[in-house]
Amino acid sequence: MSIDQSFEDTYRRLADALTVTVLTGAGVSADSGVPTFRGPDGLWNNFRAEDLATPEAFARDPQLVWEWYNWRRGLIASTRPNAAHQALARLERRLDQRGGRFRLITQNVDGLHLSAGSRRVTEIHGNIWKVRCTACGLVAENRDVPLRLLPTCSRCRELLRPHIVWFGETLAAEDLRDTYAALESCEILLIIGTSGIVYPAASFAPVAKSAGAYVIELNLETTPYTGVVDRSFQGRAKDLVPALLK
Ligand code: BJW
Ligand code: ZN
Repeated sequence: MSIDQSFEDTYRRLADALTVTVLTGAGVSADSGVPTFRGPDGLWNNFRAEDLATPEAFARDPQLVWEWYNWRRGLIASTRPNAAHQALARLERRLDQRGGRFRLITQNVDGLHLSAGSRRVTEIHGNIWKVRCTACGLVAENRDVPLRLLPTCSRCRELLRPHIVWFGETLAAEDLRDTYAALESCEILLIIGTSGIVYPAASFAPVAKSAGAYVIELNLETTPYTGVVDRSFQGRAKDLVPALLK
């Protein structure tokens, strides 16, 4: 099958499907100007995950970790959803109108899918605009840029942390339940802009495939998913996603 035929075939499948699950990673927000983690301009080239994105790092130096998050909140505050985020929000509305089912599982913490109007979103790694109390667990929205350091809980006055899943932490049980239900029940799983190396998201494609889903990958590059999926297209999310969903 030529690339054009293969694109046309994928376009048709997406147009006909009633149950679609989408998994996104940093690549979908790269076109909005949010830095990715890996790759030539990735955050992990200049920062060590062990120093900033683990519970041990936060226990050692909460000020340093919060300063990094303040910097990222500043970057993200000036960004807007791009054509890929918007096309996914339109897909959800289209499926709603047709009595279909849609679930967007994102590893991104930037909140841009919600800003674009997506509603059935599971943010499996949390959200940079939420804070959580290290003592009582209260979660609250906080959009201050910069956030005054060190922030404390409105209920118990203890230290707040970003409501984000760091390395070595488990994902919320409810998010995992929603995620596996969506993976195991979809006709199509669309994977966009993720390197596919961070677990548990790295295992989502085989889960959906074993349950019978047709799996499509959109990415600038090939990834560990590429050999597992049914179709893989290389290009920018802001171009590929609207073209496949128009
Ligand atoms: C474009 C594009 C464009 C660019 N258009 N595409 C050994 C084996 C197995 C597991 C482990 C292990 N050792 C440790 C673990 C567990 C660990 C893990 O997976 N580590 C791996 C690195 C091996 N996982 C965890 O700890 C998770 N918890 C867990 O598993 O609990 C159980 C457990 C605990 C302990 C031990 C074992 C099990 C939690 C993971 C939390 C991840 N958190 C982070 C950072 C949060 C901090 C923050 O954001 O503030 O989440 S890591 C970082 O990576 C971030 C991302 O969500 C995540 C995924 O990255 P993503 O989205 O894929 O981005 P990139 O940058 O990697 O890729 C971008 C892609 O886009 C590339 O492919 C580009 O080509 C593409 N692209 N521009 C289209 N315009
Ligand atoms: Zn508290």
